[in-house]
Amino acid sequence: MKKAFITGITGQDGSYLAELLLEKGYEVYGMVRRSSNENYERVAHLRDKVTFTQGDLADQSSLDEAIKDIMPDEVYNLAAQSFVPTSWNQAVLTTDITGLGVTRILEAVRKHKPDAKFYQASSSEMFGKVQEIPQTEKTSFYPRSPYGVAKVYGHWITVNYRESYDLFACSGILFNHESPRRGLEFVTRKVTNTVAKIKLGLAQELRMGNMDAMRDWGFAGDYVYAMWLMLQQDQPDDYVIATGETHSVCELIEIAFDSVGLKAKNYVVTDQKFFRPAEVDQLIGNPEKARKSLGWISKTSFEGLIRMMVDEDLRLLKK
Ligand code: NDP
Ligand code: GDR
Repeated sequence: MKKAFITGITGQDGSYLAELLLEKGYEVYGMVRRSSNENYERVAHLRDKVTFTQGDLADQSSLDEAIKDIMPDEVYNLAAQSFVPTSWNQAVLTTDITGLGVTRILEAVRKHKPDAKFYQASSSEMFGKVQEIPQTEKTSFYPRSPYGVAKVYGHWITVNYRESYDLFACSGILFNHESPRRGLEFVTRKVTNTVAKIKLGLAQELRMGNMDAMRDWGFAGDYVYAMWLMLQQDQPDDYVIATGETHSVCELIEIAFDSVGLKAKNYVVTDQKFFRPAEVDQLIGNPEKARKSLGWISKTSFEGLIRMMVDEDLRLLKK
């Protein structure tokens, strides 16, 4: 039985990846950070099947101990301070966890289980002010937030450990991916949750930032499969994972309201509070390499994804 160790297992991607690896017969270990309130909501249904271990990307010894104890075949580093606006308010913490944290976990792997395969959760935010359209594995980075800068560091340290120590280390450059398990502060879930509340008479308006921003949005369930595929190849490499389509925040809002038979213009309000000091205007990825080398494609349409999220938010709120 193969063993997988997932950091960030309590997050959106961690929960889908844990499900996938359990289905594939892995013994799954997940790292959780100590908190005064348990935060296992997304993995509550897996609690009997996953072994949880306490640790933090800020703390080298907890990572060393976890790798030494588990001796995993595969390590998925999904943990991060992942919300872009918070990275301006907590720039040093974001740099420490999202950036330097990658070196800490790589060091633990290098010292204690150098033949483990390693996945780093890189991001399309590294492209930021895009230097090429669409973005590929070869497009130069130009990050626009402390988060994006930290991810560029995480990306290059992963490449460097692969080249310096011959680790099987891969970096997945994933474009935005969403699901009913997405955190409520991210734009898709904020919209689908508020639309569901408005439909049920629990909210009156939707306050938004920059609605012209464009993203390449896919479904998280499809994207974690690409992470696993990367670690099943003969050679470690980096891959862009995207749909190849881009849509605006405006379109997202229109689809969400339309799915419950309401008109967006009656409810949407612009609020300066949600604008960012520096914006990533438009992202669109080219997933050709992943299609050719991994046989991976994005299966869920943008409209299907948003409708699924609204339906699930309606169901949860009615409960
Ligand atoms: P989430 O924000 O949902 O989950 C982040 C996870 O990291 C949570 O489990 C969180 O734990 C954990 N975490 C945060 N800080 C620490 C820390 N100091 N030590 C240990 N664990 C910590 O993110 P997603 O699941 O959406 O994303 C997964 C990864 O992929 C992240 O690295 C993100 O930056 C990256 N990414 C995401 C994309 C997306 O569109 N979703 C696109 C590209 C990259 P807790 O539950 O305790 O807060
Ligand atoms: P992003 O995701 O910054 O792309 O990072 P987010 O959903 O937060 O924003 C997407 C775009 O929507 C615009 N926007 C708003 N965003 C939020 N959150 N709230 C609003 O009210 C709002 N109004 C407009 C934003 O300005 C932005 O342009 C996500 C995270 O998951 C990262 O961890 C990941 O690396 C990248 O996706 C790829």
